[in-house]
Amino acid sequence: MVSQMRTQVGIIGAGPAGLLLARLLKIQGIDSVILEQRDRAYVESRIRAGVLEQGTATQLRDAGVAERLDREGLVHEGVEIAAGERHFRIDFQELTGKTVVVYGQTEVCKDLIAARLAGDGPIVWNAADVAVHDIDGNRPRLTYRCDGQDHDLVCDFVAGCDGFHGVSRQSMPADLLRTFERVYPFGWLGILADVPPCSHELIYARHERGFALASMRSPTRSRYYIQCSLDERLEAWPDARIWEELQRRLGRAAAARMVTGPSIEKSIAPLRSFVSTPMQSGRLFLAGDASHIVPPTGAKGLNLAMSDVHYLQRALVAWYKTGAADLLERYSETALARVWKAERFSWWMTGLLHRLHDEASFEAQMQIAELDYIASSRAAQTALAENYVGLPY
Ligand code: RFL
Ligand code: PHB
Repeated sequence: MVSQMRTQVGIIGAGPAGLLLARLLKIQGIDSVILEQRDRAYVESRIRAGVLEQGTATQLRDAGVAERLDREGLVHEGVEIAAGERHFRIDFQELTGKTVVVYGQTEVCKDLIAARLAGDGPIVWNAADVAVHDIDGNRPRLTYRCDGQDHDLVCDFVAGCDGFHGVSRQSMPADLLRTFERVYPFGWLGILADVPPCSHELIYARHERGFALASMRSPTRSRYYIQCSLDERLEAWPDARIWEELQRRLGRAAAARMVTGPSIEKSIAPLRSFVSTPMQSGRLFLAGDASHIVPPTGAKGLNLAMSDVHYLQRALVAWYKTGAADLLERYSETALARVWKAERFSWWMTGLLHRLHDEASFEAQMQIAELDYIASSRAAQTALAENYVGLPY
């Protein structure tokens, strides 16, 4: 027996993109069903991004899910850039009039899931073998298995919010897709620890031993990263070795303030730039990591997923309210214009701060000269700041 269901928008993936889309649509009276392949505990505990652009925070407020964000989120008016022992600050507030908020992606997801489950509509957890059908007609379908049963969900539209490894992108016609990719020859080793941060702002550090980042989740929880080689094994990095490496790379002042402690999470992530175009085919629309990936250096991944959702919900709402299809037809073009600029910024920040070549090479001297230039130029600092706080949409 196949169970049959009907909804307006079928959403694949309960990550930040799928959850925010469902919430914004519901506020406009549009129903959706979210199909998620993992369970709730897994989605709520995945440690990922931590910096929200002002536009992302505004969207979460518009979605009515920012009560805890406004209470617990840490507003940051700038970041520090370190190059060896030399430090300088980029003052977002002064240069752009904007700020960012430090609030974990896990918390964003928890807030959105709580709102969804308080009456907005279903999230089908543990949905297996999700497949997309009939995107060229006006009744696309999603099929999946759950609780040992086959299900068939008929929709008006399908939103593919299922991340880089999802099925949505693979359901687009292969002859339509063009992909652009840069894989970096290093990764980030990240740790989370219940210790106070070493600085009240983030520190991005270029060092001859490799990049390091000091970040945080709260006044009592720190998140740190170091550049590592791709074949690195976690077992080779006991906590003490990571703290020692962070102290070297972040400079003496940060090292003196660093409180160390046992890690509560430790992982290695590869770095990748990736864009798949177009973001739409027929009635299937992609948003977030399903369509593009950035290296984490500019803190753009989550924020880009949120701006895609802004354009997509606006287009769907226009269609449902007035029948106008122009915003839907332009969705891919509109979203990609912002995606490419964030790709550029993330690629540039990655190249500026990571060890790619020997310290005696021409390329390393170019990094040092560029950092020196940024330290002394208000114009260069403004360019960095306006990209970091998020380009308008
Ligand atoms: P997500 O968060 O990957 O959510 C996709 C959801 O879809 C589900 N899914 C499926 N569901 C049904 N059927 C299928 N076949 C499915 N396949 C997948 C998944 O289980 C998941 O729940 O994508 P979304 O919503 O587009 O959000 C994007 C952000 O999560 C992402 O851009 C950032 O987290 C990227 N990112 C980071 N960004 C930052 O700005 N700073 C960071 O420090 C940072 N760290 C990270 C990251 C991404 C990582 N990934 C993807 C490996 C660290 C990691 C490990
Ligand atoms: C984080 O806190 O996880 C984080 C912050 C800034 C980045 C990347 C990750 O650029």
